[in-house]
Amino acid sequence: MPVDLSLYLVTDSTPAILKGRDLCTVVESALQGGVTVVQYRDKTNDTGLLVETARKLHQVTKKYNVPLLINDRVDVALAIGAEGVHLGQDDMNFTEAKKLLPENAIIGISTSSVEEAKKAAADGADYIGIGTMFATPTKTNTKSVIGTAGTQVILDAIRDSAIGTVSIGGINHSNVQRVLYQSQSPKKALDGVAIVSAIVAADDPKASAEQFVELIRNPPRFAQASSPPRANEAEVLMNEVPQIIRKMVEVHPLVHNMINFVVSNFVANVALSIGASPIMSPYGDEATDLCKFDGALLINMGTLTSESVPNYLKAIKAYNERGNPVVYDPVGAAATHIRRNAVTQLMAGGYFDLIKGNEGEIRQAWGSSAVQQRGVDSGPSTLDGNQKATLARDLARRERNVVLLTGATDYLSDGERVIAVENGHPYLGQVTGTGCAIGTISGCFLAAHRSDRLLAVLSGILMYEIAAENAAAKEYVRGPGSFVPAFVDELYAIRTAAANGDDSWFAGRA
Ligand code: 3NM
Repeated sequence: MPVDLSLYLVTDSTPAILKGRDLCTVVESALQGGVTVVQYRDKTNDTGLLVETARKLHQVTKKYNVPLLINDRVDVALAIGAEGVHLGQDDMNFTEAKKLLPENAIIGISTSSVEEAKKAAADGADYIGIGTMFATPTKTNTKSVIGTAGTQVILDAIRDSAIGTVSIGGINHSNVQRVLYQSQSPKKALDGVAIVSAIVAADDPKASAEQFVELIRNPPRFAQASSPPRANEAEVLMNEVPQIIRKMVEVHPLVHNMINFVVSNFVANVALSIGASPIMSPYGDEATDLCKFDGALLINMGTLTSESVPNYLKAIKAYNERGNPVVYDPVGAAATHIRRNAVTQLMAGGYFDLIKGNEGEIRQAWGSSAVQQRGVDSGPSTLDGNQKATLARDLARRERNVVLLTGATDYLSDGERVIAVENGHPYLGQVTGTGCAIGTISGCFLAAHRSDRLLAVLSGILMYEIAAENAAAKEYVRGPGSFVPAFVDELYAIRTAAANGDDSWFAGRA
């Protein structure tokens, strides 16, 4: 019978985690909460004590009809008749263990690369532990932190195998749903998560396990049903734009901007002119209140400071838990090592419905190591149009979100559909804040139109680009300076027309 890996408890007897409590009592409590498999992992005690503790644990797990696996020690598993073992890459190899253990014993293998995973699958292991998901104080000597992106690559490599899969490392209540959602490859998903400290060190291991069971059963609140491409997709999408703009004006979303100080005033005015309600707040703790409204969060790291990332992470967590959209504009992502680290931390720390950036920024978000931006400029372009479209699609597919790669032509993708948008005006590139405003506008549209995020963002971009074209065509606009007020006016004009059901501004424009 295949083992239920959904909530996999790994024990730890170190004082920092067990906090002087009895291991069997903690494990029993976790079993009451719904743990489906237990691994006894003890890297320090002598064999005699290992056997004694394992035997006691086995009495407990048997009561709950849950398999007990022994970490590393095949001899201990044999001595007490445990249901199986879990082996690391440096432990006894699979073939040797298979020879020693009973025919039906469960054997799991730790893996952190495609090669290791494929070998375990070919050997016939029952499941693999895939790690390290996130850096964790519980085990600091792990091989590599691979995140959801690395886990997805491994799952995809073993998509044709029926081998079980669990992720391990730094998984807790606030990230478990995202781990399961974002790791999923098109043909293979994780079967479960392996947890140490979030259960063993919890004040109430039963309640902690119960909470995990509930979270694992349900998709994250930000998960969206993907919209399958329709026949004559582009035409259908275009027809829907005016009514989505109308809807956004009606919803009057609250857009919470954690944005750079250079553009703050301009972007707030843009948000007002399109009919949204902006709040500019860099203070992460405010998000728990602000996320309760119909609205969105924008993270724009244009003027990053040492305090920004922890504040962003608090706000992202609040919006993710609520299920309200989060937009990420990784300004200058590849300009400095500090910003590169910030990108890694933020992408590991939360879910973004939309990642928006220029070529250099999007390549950095993808994980390219060869990007060097000069300040917040994109840097020399190395990609042609097709490559940009592919990059946007691949990043969106990997993150299971929407990506907007901006430039002379914008590429927008939800991982399936890719749309190139060529509207706009060169003045937009001559005024600071216009690019950042796209993040805020996108947030407003994502908040108002949840069922198709690609269409929501597209509607916002078209409103923006057409307003820019209208503004630049005004007789009194002679350059970037006079363009700014005209642009805000034209956004307002489109918003007013949309609210009155007048779509003439859109006809033949996109
Ligand atoms: N193995 P926590 S990470 C036991 O990456 C273990 O293989 C890991 O602990 C690996 O749930 C890890 O407290 C510890 O983060 C996981």
